[in-house]
Amino acid sequence: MDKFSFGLWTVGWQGRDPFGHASRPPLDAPVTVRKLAELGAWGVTFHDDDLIPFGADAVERDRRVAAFRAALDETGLVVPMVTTDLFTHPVFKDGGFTSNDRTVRRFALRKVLRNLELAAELGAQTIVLWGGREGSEVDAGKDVRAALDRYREALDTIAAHSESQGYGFRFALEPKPNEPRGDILLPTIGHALAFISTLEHESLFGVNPEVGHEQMAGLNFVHGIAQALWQGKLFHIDLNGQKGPRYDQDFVFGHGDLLSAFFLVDLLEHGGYEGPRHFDYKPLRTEDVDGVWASAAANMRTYKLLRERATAFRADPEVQEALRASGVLELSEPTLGEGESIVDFIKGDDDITPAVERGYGFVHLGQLALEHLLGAR
Ligand code: GLT
Ligand code: MN
Ligand code: MN
Ligand code: MN
Repeated sequence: MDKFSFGLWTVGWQGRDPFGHASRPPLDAPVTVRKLAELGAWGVTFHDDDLIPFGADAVERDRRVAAFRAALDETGLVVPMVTTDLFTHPVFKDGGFTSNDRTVRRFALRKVLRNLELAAELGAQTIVLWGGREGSEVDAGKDVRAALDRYREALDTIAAHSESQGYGFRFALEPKPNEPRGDILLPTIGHALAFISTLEHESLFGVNPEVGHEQMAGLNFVHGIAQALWQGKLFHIDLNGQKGPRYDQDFVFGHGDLLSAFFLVDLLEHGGYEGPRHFDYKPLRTEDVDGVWASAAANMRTYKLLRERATAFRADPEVQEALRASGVLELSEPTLGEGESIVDFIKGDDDITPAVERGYGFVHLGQLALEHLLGAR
């Protein structure tokens, strides 16, 4: 079965934005679970506060969790990932783990640690950490090096606790360059990977990149995902659509840079990624509740269509020939021969004329991809 999953906050988004009120009624978590299952989804994810309103008492908490669990049991939907909201409440206005206010940092850390228990109860394997409010607008207002010390302290603490409780979680950091903060810490996949290498429990940490977030930074998402895979760090992924560097659009997957979405699906399907295909999008504010479900279905349908097109692309003999002619396959061959002496190698002579004169045929290859994507082949 396809591992398609959705956050409660995605289909549940009521359309509230900085310029306008909600345009849709709230959705109940159990209703969402049943509807997602009916549409063919495999999993559902949530923030603590999506399921249990901030400040709810124990009775309310138990009632909400029980109703959610009943819907899961009834439908067979799983909870592969859980995350913690460290951005909505005004207490987090200057961040959670990296707030200048120590009281806030302690509050944020406790909130995440407590949420691990619920995540474990519901069988989640991955914990996503999106540091949306960890950042600044005024450079003088944040000592970034101290903030990274506190970020690392928080993550080391969370991982240590997860290990000591035997939860066995893996943690996925989600980069984003800006919004809601003017600048967010760990803004890109590259920053996150470099930061992870400094953590005490490095092997438990990977990334949860989101299509739109890298594209907001003007970066090539497919390349970022390829590097994360290459480093064994693609723990989770947020699929959606974005039209270039502007505000975080969270469109339906494919409703942005479609060619990039095609190559992304090709990479995920043929590059060994076995985790959830998690859609982190927002149904347009213009849609009614039926439109919300149509948009959820659209994400999955688009993914499947792109997979079908990518498979046809790979199987086409003309594509295989074009890949070979472009040298794509040759790149897998090590540059030095096995056991070749470096000293002898330096003395060697290269005839570079053929390499200067050759063409790589990348346009032909790109056009073949585009024609497969369009269903023209
Ligand atoms: C928030 C954010 C997303 C993150 C979610 C996880 S919350 O909606 O915009 O990109 O994935 O915290
Ligand atoms: Mn996301
Ligand atoms: Mn987004
Ligand atoms: Mn988002």
